[in-house]
Amino acid sequence: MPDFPAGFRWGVSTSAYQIEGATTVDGRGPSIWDTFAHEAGRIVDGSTGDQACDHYHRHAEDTALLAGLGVSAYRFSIAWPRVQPTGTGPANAAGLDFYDRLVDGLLAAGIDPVATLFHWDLPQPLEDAGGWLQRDTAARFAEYADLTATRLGDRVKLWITLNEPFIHMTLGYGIGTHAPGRMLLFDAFPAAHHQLLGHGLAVAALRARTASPVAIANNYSPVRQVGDTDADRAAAQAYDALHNRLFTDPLLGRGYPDAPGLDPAVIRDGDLDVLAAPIDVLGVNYYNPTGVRAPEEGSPLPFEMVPLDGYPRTAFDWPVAPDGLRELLRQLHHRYGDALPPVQVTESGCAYDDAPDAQGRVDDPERIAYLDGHVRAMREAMAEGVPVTGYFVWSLLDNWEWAEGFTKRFGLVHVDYPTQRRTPKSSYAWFRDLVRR
Ligand code: IFM
Repeated sequence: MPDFPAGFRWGVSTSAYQIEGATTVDGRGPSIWDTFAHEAGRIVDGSTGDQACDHYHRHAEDTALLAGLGVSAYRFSIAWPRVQPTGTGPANAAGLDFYDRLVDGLLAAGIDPVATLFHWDLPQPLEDAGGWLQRDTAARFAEYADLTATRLGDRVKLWITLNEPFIHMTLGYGIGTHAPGRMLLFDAFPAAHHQLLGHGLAVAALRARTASPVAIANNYSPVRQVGDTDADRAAAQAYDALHNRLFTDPLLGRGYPDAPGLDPAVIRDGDLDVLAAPIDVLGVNYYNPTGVRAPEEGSPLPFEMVPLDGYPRTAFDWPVAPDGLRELLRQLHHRYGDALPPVQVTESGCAYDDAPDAQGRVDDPERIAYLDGHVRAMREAMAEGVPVTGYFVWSLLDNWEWAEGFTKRFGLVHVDYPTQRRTPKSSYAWFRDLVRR
């Protein structure tokens, strides 16, 4: 493995609903994911996040795992419904107390707390009022950011406003496979604009309360055009605009790209200035590239997504393509030039069907190969001049993978859900050794 610059940030990521459990304690209100997961047929194994990894009660054990890993940062998310059980009004002190304990435990272990404010768990009452389709939700988000930073702003070392607004818009409001389960296809665009507006308003709220840097974490997928006709090219460009540019062009001051579904009527005067508030770091979540070709006649979509041949695959059937990370980082650098702030890879990881052997050990060589390939690809991009300052593995623990329930394991640490026993996998030792070096 090549050397990395001193001060490079090595970390791991998780999110609240995927690990915390304790969904009804200390005044937490319901989120859209509580509602969705409890609806029949939504989650493949019929599970919910009610218990998840019970991190709410086991955070000290999990902080010890982080300390053993030697990471310099831990990216977690704060559950909005713990802080504001109905999405509005004063802070619920007991909810914030939990994050206080977590943050203090991390700092005591020498680990930088990196907090994401929104990782998809919108308070249900806000969804009942229209969710991210409603402009008012952006203002509510800024209020929540203010309350949270008032309590934690002195200790969180990097704030991330939103996690993967593209995925939340597309799966949550476009095709309904995630909460809140709306199927609006391209009429979901207001959920894009209002998330971005909420981000911009939250940046201002955070700046007023903390001197720590502020970021957003976007999901990206470099497009592999399948076929060579003009229609294939147009389809690839349309997909790229939607997945890779819709949430980044306006953030970096370019305004919206010409993307399918974009509805200018939703954008008010001054909005583009608000959402282009300067950020200190761009979070990049990368898992795989996407194959795209021209759609069949009559398709409601301007592109068709097709499986990419010739790659190993994860248990999610996602292609393993480390070169896609290098390509993506170069593309961001090329596309945005000096407007690109320092990048941190805020999620990188893979699901495999890991299980303990007869001795209780969990050996996951595929994950080691995956991470090794992606870290090297990132390092190559850095050598080519892309300003990358951190890398976070998704995820510390096996956890509740949204609509896939407990069927997909992404952790460096195996979790036996019935007993909540944590067993570091061989990838944990591999990552620990990398960080040490
Ligand atoms: O588990 C998710 C995470 O919540 C957001 N990014 C992708 C991960 C793997 O699907």
